[in-house]
Amino acid sequence: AQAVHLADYAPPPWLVDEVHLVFRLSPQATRVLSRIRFRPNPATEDRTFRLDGDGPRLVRCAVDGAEAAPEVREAGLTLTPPDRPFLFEAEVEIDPEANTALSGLYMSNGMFCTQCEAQGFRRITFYPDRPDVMAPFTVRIESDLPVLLSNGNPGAAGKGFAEWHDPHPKPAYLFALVAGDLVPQRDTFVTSDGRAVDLAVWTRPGPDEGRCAFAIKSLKTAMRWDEAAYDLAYDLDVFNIVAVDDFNMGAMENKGLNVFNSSVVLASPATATDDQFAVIEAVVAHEYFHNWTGNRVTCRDWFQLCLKEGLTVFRDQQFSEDVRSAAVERIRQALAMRGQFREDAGPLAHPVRPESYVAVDNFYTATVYEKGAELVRMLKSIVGDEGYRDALRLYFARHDGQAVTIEDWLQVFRDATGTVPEHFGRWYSQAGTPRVTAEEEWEPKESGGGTYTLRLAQETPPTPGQPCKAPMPIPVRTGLLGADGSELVEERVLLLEEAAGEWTFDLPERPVPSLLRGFSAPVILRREADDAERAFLLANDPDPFARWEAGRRLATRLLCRMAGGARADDALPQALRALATDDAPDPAFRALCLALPSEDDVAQALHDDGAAPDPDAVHAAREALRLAVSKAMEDVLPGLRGAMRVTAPYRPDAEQSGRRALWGAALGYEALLDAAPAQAAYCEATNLTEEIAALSALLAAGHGAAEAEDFRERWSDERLVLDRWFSLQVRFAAPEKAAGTAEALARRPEFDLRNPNRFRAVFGALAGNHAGFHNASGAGYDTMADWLLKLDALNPQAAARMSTTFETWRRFDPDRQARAGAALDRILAAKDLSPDLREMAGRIRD
Ligand code: BAL
Ligand code: ZN
Repeated sequence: AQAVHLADYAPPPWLVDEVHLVFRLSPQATRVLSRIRFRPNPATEDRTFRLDGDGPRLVRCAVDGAEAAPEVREAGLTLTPPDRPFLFEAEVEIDPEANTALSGLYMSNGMFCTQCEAQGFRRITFYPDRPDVMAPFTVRIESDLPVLLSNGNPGAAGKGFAEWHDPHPKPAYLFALVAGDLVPQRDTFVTSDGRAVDLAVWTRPGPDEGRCAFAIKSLKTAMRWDEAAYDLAYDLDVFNIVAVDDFNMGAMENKGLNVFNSSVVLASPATATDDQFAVIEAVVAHEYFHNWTGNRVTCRDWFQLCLKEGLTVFRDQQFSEDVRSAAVERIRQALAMRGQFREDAGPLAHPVRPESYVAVDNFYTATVYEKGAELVRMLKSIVGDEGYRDALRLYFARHDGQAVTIEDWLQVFRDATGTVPEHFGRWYSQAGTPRVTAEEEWEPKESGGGTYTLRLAQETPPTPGQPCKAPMPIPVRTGLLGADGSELVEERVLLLEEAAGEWTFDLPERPVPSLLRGFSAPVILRREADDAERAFLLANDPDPFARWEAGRRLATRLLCRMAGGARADDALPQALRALATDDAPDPAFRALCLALPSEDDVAQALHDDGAAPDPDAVHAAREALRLAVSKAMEDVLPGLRGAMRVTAPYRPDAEQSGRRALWGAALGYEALLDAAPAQAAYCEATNLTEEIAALSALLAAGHGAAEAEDFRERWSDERLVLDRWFSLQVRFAAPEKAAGTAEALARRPEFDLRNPNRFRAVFGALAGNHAGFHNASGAGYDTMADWLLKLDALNPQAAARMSTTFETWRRFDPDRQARAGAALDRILAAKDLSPDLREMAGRIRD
C-alpha cells in the first residue's frame, strides 16, 4: 500500500448533488443500488472519473440510463464521463456476514450495522469516498427485520421497507445503516427554538433494554449544554443511538444515527462502574457535539482529522468540567495526556496534523484527539473567553456546510480576535512534547522584599522525520506563593513565544513558584526542585492540578530512587496521609492523589533521565511504596473507609462517585495489611463499582481467587461485565505469569476474536501489566505478537491499534529490546499481513 501525502491534496474532479441508495439486505448477499448525481467541480480542470471501491462486486452500471462498462480494479472504478452533470447508477453485491473487519456493512449478533469512518463506505459501494465530497442522502432499506434505521429524518415505511432522507449534505464517512430486532428507549427533547426531537436508544431485546436511561439523560444534558454554551441547536427531527456489541471504536457520530460500542452506552448500577457511567456521559456528549464540529463543518481531508476530533474532545471536556468537578476532570485529562506524551516519546510520534499515512485508521491517536484538544484549549487561553466565543461564532457562520482545514480554523481566530501568534500553527505541524525549563533568581532589596526573576526556555526533542523544532507559543499559567501558602501576586498567564523569555516581579518575600497551573500547555516542565518544595505545593497550592502534579512528581522521583535500590522514605506517605484525612478537598481529588504513578510512568521518567528502566525493579518499588503508604495510614484507613461509604441509593454523579473512589482507594491500601475488609466489602457490595473495587483490592494484594471465581460465575451471561473479569485476571497476574494467563484466557470458549472489547480486555490488560508484558523471558512480547497476527487476519484495524503496546520497546535493556524486536520482525514477516498492521509494526520497529 502506498503512502498518501498532505502535500498532494487535489480537489475532487466531480462533486455530488444527491445520492439515492437502496439496500436489499441479506446476510451473505446484500444488494446495494446507488443513483448518484455528479457534476464537474468548477474549482478544477481535472475531469478524471474514479470511484473508490474496496470489495463490492459490480453487478450493473449505467451512465444517464445507458449501460456502462467501467474498469473495475481492486481500489476502485474508472470510466470516461460525459463533460457535463450526469446520473451514475450501480448495483453491487456485498457479504456482510463475512465482514470481520467491522468496517463497511457487517453483522453483529444478528444485526446489520455499519462503520464508515474513515474509509468504510467504499466497502459498501463505489463512491468518491473522501470527506470533501458532501451530498444529501436518501436511503431505502428493504428487509424483513423489524427495525430499519439510517441517517436523517424518517420517510415512508411499510412492511419490509423503510426510507430515510438526510437533507444535510454530508461526506460518505457519516453514512450509517442499522437493521435488526431492536427495541427503543424513547424520549423527547425540545430545542431552544421550540422544535420537538424524538430521541431513542436502541438495543437488543432482553436485559440491555433496561440499561439505556443514563445514556438518554446524558444526551439531553448534552443537547441543552450545546445550546447554552455554543448556541448550537440540533437540526433534525430524530436522534437515534444504537448499541452494538462488536465495534472497533468507542462510538461513531453518523448524522442523526450514532452507532455506539455497547460498552459506552449501556449501564445499570449492577453492570457498570462509576467510571463507565462517566465515560458514557462524555462519549454520548462527544458524539452529539460532532453534529456541529465534524458533521456540519467537516474536514477537507483526513490529515485534518484533529479539526473535528481535537475540537470535539475539547468540547466534551468543557461539558464534563461543567456537569462534574472541573478540577478533577482536568486532572483526568492530564492523565490521559500522559499517554500522548508516551506516544510523542516513541517511534509513533507524529504531528497533531500528520503529513502522510498509509492507513488513515492508524491516526486515531492520543496525539490527534487529546493533544488536538489541548491546542484548542491553548488557543482559548491566548484569545480569552470572549475571543474564543467570537471565533467559534465566525467558524460556524463562515464554514457551515463546508469541508475545511486547520488553516481555515486558525484564520477564523485571527479574523475574529487578531491576537493569535503567527507561529501557533507549528503546534499542528511539529511532533514531540516541548520541554520547558524554569530557572529563577532572587535579588533581595535593602528596603525588604526583593526582585524575583523567572526565566523560561523551551526545547522540543527530535521525533521521527523531524530532527529540528522551532519555538511555539506556550501559555504558562503561573502563581507565586508565600511561605504561608498565600498568593503573593495575582495569577498570570506568561506566554513563552520564543525559545526563551524572562519575567520579573517585585515581591515581599522569595516565592515558591506554581507553574503550568491547570496544565495550561501540553509540555513537560523541567525545574530543579527538592522534595520539600513539592511537599509544600502538595499541601498548599490553591490550584488543584498543580497540587496533584506536585504529589505525582514527589512520588515519581521517589519511585525512581527506589527502583535504583533506595528505601522508601516517609515524606510521601506522610503527605498522603495528611491529604487523605483532610476533609476540605473533594474526595475524588483525594482519591486521585492517593493513586501512585503507574509503572509505565516511572519507566518513562527513568528513561527521560537517561537510564534503561528495569521493569522488575520498578514493579518492586511500586509495591514497596504502596505498602509503605498503607502502613503510614494504617490507623486512619478504617475511619476513612467508613466515612466515605455511600449508603444512599446509587447515583453515578460526581459526588457519590468521588466518595466511592476514595472508599475504594482506602480499601485497596487496607487490603495490603488485612484482606478481611475487602472480602467483606465484596460480599456486601450493592453495585459493580464496589464489587470491582473490592475484587481489585484483593487481587492486587495477592488474594481474591475465590471471589474472582464467584464473579465469573455470576456474570457469565453478561458480556460487558465478563470483560472486566478477563481484564482483572491479566492485570493482576504476577509478572512471570501474565503472558501465560492471557494465553489461557484467549483459549477459553468465551473468548471471541471477532469481539474487539474482549480482545482489548485480555491483551490491553497484558500491556497494562507492565512488568508482565516486559518480562525478561520475552513471553509477553511473543504472546502479544501471536495474537495480534491472529486478530489481523480478521480485523486489521483493531490489530494495528493494539500493536501500539510495543511502542516503548526501545526504552529497555538490550536483551529485552532483542526479544521485542524479534517479535516485531515476526509480525512484519507474516504472510498476508494487512497494510494497517504493517504500517504500525514497521513504524514501531524502525
Ligand atoms: N469519529 C470517530 C469516533 C469519534 O471520535 O467520535
Ligand atoms: Zn470524535
